[in-house]
Amino acid sequence: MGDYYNMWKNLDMDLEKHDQLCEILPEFYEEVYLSQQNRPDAMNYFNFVISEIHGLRVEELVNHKKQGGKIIGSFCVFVPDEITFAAGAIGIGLCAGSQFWVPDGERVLPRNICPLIKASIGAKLSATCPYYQACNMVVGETTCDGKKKAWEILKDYIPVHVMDLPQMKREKNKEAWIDEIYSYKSKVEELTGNIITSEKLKESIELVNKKRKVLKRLYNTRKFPQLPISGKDALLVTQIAFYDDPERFISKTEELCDELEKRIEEGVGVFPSGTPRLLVAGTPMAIPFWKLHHIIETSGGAVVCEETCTGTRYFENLVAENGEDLDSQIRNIADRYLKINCACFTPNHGRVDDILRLVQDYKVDGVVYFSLQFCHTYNIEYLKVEKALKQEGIPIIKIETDYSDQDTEQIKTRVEAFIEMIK
Ligand code: BJ8
Repeated sequence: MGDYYNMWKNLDMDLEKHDQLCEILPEFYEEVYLSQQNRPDAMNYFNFVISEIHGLRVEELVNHKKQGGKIIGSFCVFVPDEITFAAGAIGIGLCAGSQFWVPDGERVLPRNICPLIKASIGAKLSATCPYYQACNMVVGETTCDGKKKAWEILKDYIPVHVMDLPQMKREKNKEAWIDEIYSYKSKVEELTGNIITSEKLKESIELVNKKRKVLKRLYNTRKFPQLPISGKDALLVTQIAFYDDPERFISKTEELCDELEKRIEEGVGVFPSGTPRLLVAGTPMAIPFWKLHHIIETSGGAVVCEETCTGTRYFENLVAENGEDLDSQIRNIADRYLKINCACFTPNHGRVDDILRLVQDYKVDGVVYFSLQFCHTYNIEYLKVEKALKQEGIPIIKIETDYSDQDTEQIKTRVEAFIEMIK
């Protein structure tokens, strides 16, 4: 990574602590990623993005701010990027996937809540995430109880706008959600000083759809018997999609897809044929949470799809591009987002249907149901998913874990036994 000392200093970062964070990642990345055999050449771009994780992209954000632009951070795939970009702001997903931030989160939050929430708060309190430090505002949402109460604490450290996400999908809930998108639009207009026009919104709808399409193209390459890319690499690409420059990300991922499609034609794969194909379903995996994929893919399995918010829930379904005025465009946005089947909704039959569909599409041999510790909604929903999969004769294993590596060996033993069973 280049020398960004002054930039980090100007972002009010805790430089000493940040050094500690920076020390961990390269070795970990080498062990998890660079040790893989026969990776696609186009993954070099994504290696580069990680090598510059707190550098180049942050510099771009800082430059955007110098030109009067604004940066908006978010933690959930329900926050509509279309609105953010239409106002000339840059939206970034704040990752919160590291154990490094958990102890700082526990300074102000109970220990027995989800690590994603503790890391989301801890990253700000520790002043070690330059993306967070660059944000003018962050957007929270009323998804699970832990998150919605955490925003009350976070607002003492950074301006927070909370979107009230309905917990049901009835017609009146949809109307309320449309209203929330309008409120978010007003908030972003106030922050940026830019009015969101129908033309600008059309452009950003098309841009975000383009990103969804390229991710879909990437995932389609994983449906083939000879996998051209590992699950770990596909996960990394999706994680980077949350904060990279969208245009550049799209073009680099198109390049990757070209290479993967060529591999498919030539029969080049990254795993021996017959490797059990696993779907990971459950809670999101923010950078640098690679633990479960790494365990699976070093235990004789291959991850072929993620039914998570760092997987299909992020890119499935497009916003209809036929909106002729602001109102119809916002309704189209609301429609698309309400198709996301997060366990925060009740009832949530759509998610079971999604999992059954993905099992078919990706020719899955078994499902690894992943729940972050203390995530009640995904934990409870396991029962319904298990029942539906058992009816179809699809093996499933549930893994509940946190960001630490304390239980790695124990999970590995269970995953190895599961893979052995489905072989
Ligand atoms: S749309 S999954 S990104 S809310 S894992 S913090 S639910 S206790 S992250 Fe999520 Fe949006 Fe839903 Fe997706 Fe709470 Fe569960 Fe933690 Fe979670």
